[in-house]
Amino acid sequence: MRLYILFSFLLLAVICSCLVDASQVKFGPLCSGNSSNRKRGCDTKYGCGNYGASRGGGKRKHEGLDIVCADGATVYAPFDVKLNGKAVPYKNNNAINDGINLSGEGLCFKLFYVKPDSYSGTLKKGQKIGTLLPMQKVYPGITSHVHVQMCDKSDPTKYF
Ligand SMILES: *[C@@H]1O[C@H](CO)[C@@H](O)[C@H](O)[C@H]1NC(C)=O
Ligand SMILES: CC(=O)N[C@H]1CO[C@H](CO)[C@@H](O)[C@@H]1O
Repeated sequence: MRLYILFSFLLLAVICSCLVDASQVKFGPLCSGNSSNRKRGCDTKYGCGNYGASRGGGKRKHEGLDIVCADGATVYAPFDVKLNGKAVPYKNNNAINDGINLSGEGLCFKLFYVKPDSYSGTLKKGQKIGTLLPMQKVYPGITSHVHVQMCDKSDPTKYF
């Protein structure tokens, strides 16, 4: 009987910890000059910044969410994070093919088009991750941005 009660409590604790899950997490400011994490809308030439937006003439879908950020702007840790190494958007290298895999607040995600100061270690919320690479050189006229992509490719929009 006692064992049964203990087991019930344990089960309840596990269920509760799952309910207080990562969906409550909100990203703090990612980019200098835009404390509100403004989402990228649509460009005439390069499509839209929302998750699931069409890419490659409908052949692919946008697997992340774009947050407006100027070329050369400072990119900040949105909460306390661990740096898990380099993560790149393209197979073929170009001027903006850099980024970082991060984890924190129970989330695993990647930021693209950022030149990180370091690929390992930890940062506190608001500390500098790195600098936004020159997107205008590769996509002239685009709304420059940081691309936020969850490691499991789920929709990150609810965290913003
Ligand atoms: C990111 O890093 C984490 C922790 O090292 C790892 O488990 C995960 O596979 C990486 N994700 C991607 C998509 O690279
Ligand atoms: C980089 C960027 O988009 N900066 C913008 C941040 O927000 C202010 C106020 O809305 C704009 O003036 C900046 O252009």
